[in-house]
Amino acid sequence: MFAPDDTIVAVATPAGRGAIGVVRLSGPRAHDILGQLMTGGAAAPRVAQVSRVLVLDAGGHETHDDAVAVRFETPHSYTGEDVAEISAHGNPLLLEGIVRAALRAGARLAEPGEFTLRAFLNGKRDLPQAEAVADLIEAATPAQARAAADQLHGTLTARIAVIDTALFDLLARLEASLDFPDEGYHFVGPSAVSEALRGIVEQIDALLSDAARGRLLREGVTVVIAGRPNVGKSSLFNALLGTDRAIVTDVPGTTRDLVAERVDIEGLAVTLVDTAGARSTIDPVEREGVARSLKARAASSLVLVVLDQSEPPTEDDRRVLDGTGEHRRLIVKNKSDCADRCGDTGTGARVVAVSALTHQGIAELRQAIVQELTAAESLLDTPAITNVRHVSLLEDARSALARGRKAAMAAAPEEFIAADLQQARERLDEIVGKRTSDDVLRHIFERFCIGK
Ligand SMILES: Nc1nc2c(ncn2[C@@H]2O[C@H](COP(=O)(O)OP(=O)(O)OP(=O)(O)O)[C@@H](O)[C@H]2O)c(=O)[nH]1
Ligand SMILES: [Mg+2]
Repeated sequence: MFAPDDTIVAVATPAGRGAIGVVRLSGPRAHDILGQLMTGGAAAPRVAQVSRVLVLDAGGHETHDDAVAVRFETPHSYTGEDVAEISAHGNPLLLEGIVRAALRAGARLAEPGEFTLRAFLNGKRDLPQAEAVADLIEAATPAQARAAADQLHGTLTARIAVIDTALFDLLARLEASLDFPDEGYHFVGPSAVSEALRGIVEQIDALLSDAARGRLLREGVTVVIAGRPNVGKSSLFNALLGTDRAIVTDVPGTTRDLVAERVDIEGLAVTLVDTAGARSTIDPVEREGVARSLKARAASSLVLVVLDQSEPPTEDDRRVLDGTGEHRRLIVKNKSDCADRCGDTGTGARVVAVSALTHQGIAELRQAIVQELTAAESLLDTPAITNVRHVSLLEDARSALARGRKAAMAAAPEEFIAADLQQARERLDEIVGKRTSDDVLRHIFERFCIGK
């Protein structure tokens, strides 16, 4: 993985068929190999060249396809190395054939993420930016894509840099005091150190509070629909999804198993789960369904407790309400197209009236779901930090600084405080990739797709 002297090759477009497929080469021999593959030879850098490209099939037969090639000269490329991109027809066999021809000409098959790894190793991107490439590719909602794009453009790096500069400045003054112990004065006194550290810790806290929202955005959440049979859980599930995914009938006990679908609710990636109606039953299949529904509830971030407002609450409704009291929940009074005979639930939880039939109130319910999950924070302000690796390093840096501040307040010797500050800086360096072990790098780039 860390052999940057090779020339690597991979198909850069997704597996499957498409109008165009791209084969990418990077490394010292990229242009030479391109010249061998394209019948027209290599054109000037950054100029699209139309000619025919060599395709080598598994049996060793050579054919040609029409293609467009562009080459980029080091360091002005994605990886910082010589790069060549060949756009051919988007057929997997054909693209494999081009890769095979490149391998025969001396290239090596790229590992997942190796192009971006090289971009990092060559200083084209710092580590958060490289990680953001994978996030951007995987983003499932516009908000996720926005957060990844911000990180790609260096928002996180910039905020870390501000913190690091403040630390560097403080450390320099502490070290000056250490270097000139006999001057009769300190370059910085304990209270000034403590005050400066307070400000720095505040900046880290601001980033960390962002992180909770960031994780929500990045990983998405599970929302479970619960309630007794026939209140309209499956109808609500379908209404939120916008398709008739779950079976709806007027027979109580229709849904037997969990039905889960991903849905974008106001920018939040939600896994919505429809469950079997909760009631005591002797039917073994239904019993299993009810047991699964309880498990799903326990594992979810939010429960939508559905009631049928056209009827007064029943024994089964009460049981669901009591059983979800400890959980984050919204009460959904469904069938608002009928007269309200349900009354107040007396739970103190937020109640939203909807009709899964007419879709009345569904928009409000979507908003209520997001508000409940984000504690009213807007997901539209994209968080600067979304990645668990960054969060845990930032937390480490914070505790080192808190320790340093305590030492300063106790007027401890400068070298102790300096050691804590130094440690915090090291953690920040790990975030941006100034010092990161090979193992960590391998782990980060493993989750990339091949060709990226
Ligand atoms: N009037 C009215 N009827 C509804 C509404 N939502 C659902 N229904 C009806 O209520 C019945 C039950 O709907 P389902 O969605 O299957 O209910 P469920 O809670 O999933 O039921 P189980 O799967 O058996 O637990 C169906 O006949 C629906 O057409 C609504 O908003 N208004
Ligand atoms: Mg159902």
